[in-house]
Amino acid sequence: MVTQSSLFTPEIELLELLDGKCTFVREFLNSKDSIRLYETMLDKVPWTQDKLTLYGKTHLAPRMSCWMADANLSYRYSNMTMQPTPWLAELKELTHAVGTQAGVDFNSVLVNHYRNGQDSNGWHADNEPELGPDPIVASLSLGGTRDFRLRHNASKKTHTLALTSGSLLIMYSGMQTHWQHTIPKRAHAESRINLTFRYIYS
Ligand SMILES: O=C(O)CCC(=O)C(=O)O
Ligand SMILES: [Mn+2]
Repeated sequence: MVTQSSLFTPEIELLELLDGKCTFVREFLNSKDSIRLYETMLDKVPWTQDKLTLYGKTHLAPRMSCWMADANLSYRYSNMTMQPTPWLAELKELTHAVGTQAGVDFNSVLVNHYRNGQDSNGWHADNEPELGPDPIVASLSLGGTRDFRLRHNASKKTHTLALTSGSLLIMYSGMQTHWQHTIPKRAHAESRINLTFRYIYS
């Protein structure tokens, strides 16, 4: 569904940050493929609203999500273990292209659906033990633009990136150990789907 020609690109912006770096490919997918993939995901992903336990309190996650991975690769975060949903066939070629861009043979993706501006993702790092000591995480955005905020742990310095539809942000070494990130709530925001590709050590 995502054709190779539409994955041809890319103009890569480099963000050299304190203790870490990211790259940003604004048009990793063109707008036609981004819309098509957004609609496929909305329709075919078995979305759930997970219960998260933080600081001893359990509440519903402020977003819908799905953990898609190779068989037997579960993912534990916020005191919850997510069992893998099998890959959608439509993600096969895309996962390969994202992996080639990042230099990682990704075996899993956490998919999030932010239905509106009230859906969000709090400050965190993707630093669970099964991701290894210094994970590389690639994040593809589809649909409405949302701000992605980064905060350096020691200096508290922040950066904000607008994650537009079809863009690919890759967080390299240091970004999960020296920085945290968040998708803050906004008064108005269009529906958005985000795919964060990860490599799980088993
Ligand atoms: O929605 C995003 O851009 C970020 C998602 C994220 O950080 C995560 O799922 O760990
Ligand atoms: Mn994250």
